[in-house]
Amino acid sequence: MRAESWILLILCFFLARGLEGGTAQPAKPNVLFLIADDLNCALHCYGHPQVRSPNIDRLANRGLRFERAYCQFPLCSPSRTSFLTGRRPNATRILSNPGGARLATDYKATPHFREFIPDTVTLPQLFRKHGYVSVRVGKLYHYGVPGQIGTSGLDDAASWDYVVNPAGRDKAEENRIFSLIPGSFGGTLSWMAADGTDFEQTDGLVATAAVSLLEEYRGRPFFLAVGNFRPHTPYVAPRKYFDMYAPDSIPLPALSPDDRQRIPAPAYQSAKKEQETMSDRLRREAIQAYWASISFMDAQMGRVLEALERLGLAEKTIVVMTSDHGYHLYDHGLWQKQSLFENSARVPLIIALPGMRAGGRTTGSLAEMVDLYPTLADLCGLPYPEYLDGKSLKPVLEDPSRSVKDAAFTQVRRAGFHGFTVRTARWRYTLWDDGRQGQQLYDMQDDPAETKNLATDPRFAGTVSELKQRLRDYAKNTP
Ligand SMILES: [Ca+2]
Repeated sequence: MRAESWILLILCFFLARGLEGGTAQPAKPNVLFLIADDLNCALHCYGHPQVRSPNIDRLANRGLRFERAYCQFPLCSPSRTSFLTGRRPNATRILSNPGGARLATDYKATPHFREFIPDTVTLPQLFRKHGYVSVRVGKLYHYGVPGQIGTSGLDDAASWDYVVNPAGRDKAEENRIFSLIPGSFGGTLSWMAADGTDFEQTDGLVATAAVSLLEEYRGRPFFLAVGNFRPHTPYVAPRKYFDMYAPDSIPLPALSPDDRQRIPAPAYQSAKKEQETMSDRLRREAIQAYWASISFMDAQMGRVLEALERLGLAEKTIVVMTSDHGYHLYDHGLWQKQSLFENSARVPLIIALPGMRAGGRTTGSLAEMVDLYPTLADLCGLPYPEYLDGKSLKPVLEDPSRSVKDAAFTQVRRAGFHGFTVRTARWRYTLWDDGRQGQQLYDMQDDPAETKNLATDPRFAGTVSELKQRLRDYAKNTP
């Protein structure tokens, strides 16, 4: 044999070994990251008696549903920046939406986290760095809704290989939307039972794009982030979803004496003037429209999940379904977000793994949105930065009776001061301006609706003292 032939043979041998080594590597599971905007836990699988969410319910039936998952800041940009960077808001220094800091008028609204942490590696960027194609459809980082629908909003270019920014007829027909403040659609309550089909709405186009991308990328590892715009205001959904909920059948929440007197005041400062004088009829119509938007959004997520099954990808894809923060529907007399009550801080969270033993189960283990980054990196075997503030939830996914933390933290900013809250298995404790403007303690076991503030009850002085110290430690380095 000639020398060249020997070299070729040896080359083939090492090439074959290399390929063998390649196939022996752990397979890279895909990630499908589904997120709704301003979605609270008003879902059938979370025990809601009226809201229909059959597609998210089906995901819960094959995944693990977190009963106690909390955002770190109940507002779009601070929350999304936090979980996508894996850092708490005090580290990202994003404590308001750009240009819209109504509750924090003395705070310089910041444009982008890269101004403060320029070299940070975001969650989708980490997957990109490790050979995944990282793709975004719709809202992942902050967008002004509906103003910036169809743009990239406050995006982070380093996070994605490819982005899609759908805009549907809900955006084109803004002038037909009812609003408590005529002509204003995003900040306040506004809604419309829309003509036409699901497919014409922005979230319908989000699902259509996501299905195409699943078909396109089915043969390679992907991190596909699908950001729905509903149920964020304006609550626009095709009329058939409004018809699911008769306003007369919608009960209004009872208000506690503290809710009526608005004590302590900062707890209620997210209230907006035009929302204070609504009739009960209008309140029911607003809730109807929010629920309709949930059912519409659920149907669009369902289209993406069906495609995942149809393409045989469900067996090799980790699915996450969540929201950026919770939402009030007149509970505590409040609407929307930016409070530190349970319904504002709490988010739905379902994680479904291929062949999951804990499928269809629920966990009471505490989870924070900042945990999503290390969890997904851990599940996919990717090394992640040491500076991350969350913990991997993999032990909980393997055994729902385990927990990785004993407290979940959330914060907001008011004009001139901060509020912090901590949720433990039993308590929610909230501190305003380090206590100078009030504190709240609720027994979440006996009083899940937070009707009785126990913060000054001498029986719980020890609990207050301990939780106050935890919040003071957490609040260190607040910008
Ligand atoms: Ca939001």
